[in-house]
Amino acid sequence: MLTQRRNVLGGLTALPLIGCAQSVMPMGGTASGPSGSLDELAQTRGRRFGSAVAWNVQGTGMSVSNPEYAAVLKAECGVIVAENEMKWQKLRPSVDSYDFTAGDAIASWAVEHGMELRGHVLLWHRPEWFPDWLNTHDFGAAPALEAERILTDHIQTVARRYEGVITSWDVVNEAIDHDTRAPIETSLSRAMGSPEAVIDLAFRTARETLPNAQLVYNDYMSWEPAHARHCEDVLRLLEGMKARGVPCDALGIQSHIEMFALDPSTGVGRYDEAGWRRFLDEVTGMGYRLVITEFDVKDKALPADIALRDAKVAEYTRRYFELMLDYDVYLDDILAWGMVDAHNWLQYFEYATRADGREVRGTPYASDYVAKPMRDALAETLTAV
Ligand code: 9MR
Repeated sequence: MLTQRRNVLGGLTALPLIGCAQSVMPMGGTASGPSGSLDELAQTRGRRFGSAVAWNVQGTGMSVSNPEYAAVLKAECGVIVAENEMKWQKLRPSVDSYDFTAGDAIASWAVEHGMELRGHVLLWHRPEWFPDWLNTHDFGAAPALEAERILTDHIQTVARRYEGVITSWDVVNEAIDHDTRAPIETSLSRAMGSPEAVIDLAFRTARETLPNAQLVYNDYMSWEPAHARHCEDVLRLLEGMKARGVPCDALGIQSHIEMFALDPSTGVGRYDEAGWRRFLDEVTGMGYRLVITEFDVKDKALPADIALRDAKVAEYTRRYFELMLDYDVYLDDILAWGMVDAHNWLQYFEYATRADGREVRGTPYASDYVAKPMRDALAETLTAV
């Protein structure tokens, strides 16, 4: 369990600290379940609850510098994760430079407010999420060595920067192509010979750098029937890593769950409970732990009516977490991918936006920072045994 709070201010005192609202009261207008913050409720079962956050100097959006958003985080979360600020595209302006401005700002805010931090992500192994310079880099006469040097330097530098603050890292994210069903090729894999060579080096370097951190492979496979193939592909990847002795501790289950069609028998989105349990059984049977890394809900199939929609989203959430909490002994952190509807990525993700043009209501808090029924569903299921 990753519950120990460390005094890491010493390592980050040089970083700018950001002001925030003082309120730490639960924000809810609907809360009727067990009392306590979502993190306090999660802690009763030995795990942390938290959310993704952003950082921007304007103080808007899903940002720790937005006072209203910060107040929700302080009221509910024990751990936060940078939505984008620790990705290569943000950290690496060029092959020989790092820019930690935004990542450090989030880290110092977490430390200042007694919160812990998860790490996302040391390698998102997809060309579209590489910085341009990495996609077009000239790897020279010894390409494998040059690719290994770049990857090793990145992981060591970033992991060491937040050593003692980040104790659980998404080491590799979404490395499998959904259509070809094979690990994705990038400039790094072409230089090193295979995607597996890159993935393995990423995990081995992370382990050498942070021997005690939890190392996670993070992906979007989910419980809806449409995800069955991707679940199989992820299982193959995990089996391969196991066979090669790759030091990966846990599977990050992103949990962007989706209601694209309603099941008449439940009135909520379709999900394949038996298939998902088989998947989780296989993952945990191989010895991997589970982390819920990016929870939110797509509400596309639901009618516009807000009360009805919020009730259905809450019901879908409750069913999901009841199932996931059956894996209590294997399950570590639970993080939402944003706490407030207006500032959640689903508002601009083309597959999530609604035909009626209304806001997606996929997070625990409405855009006026008032808790929704989804928040109660989380509170109730986080404490269930
Ligand atoms: O929410 C993130 C969005 O703001 C970024 O534009 C995008 C690309 O960096 O990444 C989103 O976060 C993704 C996460 O890093 C990995 N899992 C899927 C998330 C949603 O796309």
